[in-house]
Amino acid sequence: MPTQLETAMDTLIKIFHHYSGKEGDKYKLNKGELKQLLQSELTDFLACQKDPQLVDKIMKDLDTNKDNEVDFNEYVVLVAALTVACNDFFEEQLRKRGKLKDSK
Ligand SMILES: [Ca+2]
Ligand SMILES: [Ca+2]
Repeated sequence: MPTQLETAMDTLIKIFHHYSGKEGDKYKLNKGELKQLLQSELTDFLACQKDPQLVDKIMKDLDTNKDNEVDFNEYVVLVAALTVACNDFFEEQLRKRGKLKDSK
């Protein structure tokens, strides 16, 4: 039985390849594939961002090697950044409820 974290990692990998394999390079997301991934898998995240240029901006931010595709390394950066943002929000909520002692 895989652990929850192993399952989460496996899911991250499978989701990437599900979208990256649709067009062109099987191991990279082009802009269309990135858009589909964001719209299908990060629905809530996109819903609160009304910017029509958002996909272009995300693409530009993520594409650190400037090949106009998002490879797995670049995708992991996005997921990690979003996870950190979600955790900050989560900790903030816990602090407000006084369930987490501030360690500073
Ligand atoms: Ca592709
Ligand atoms: Ca790239």
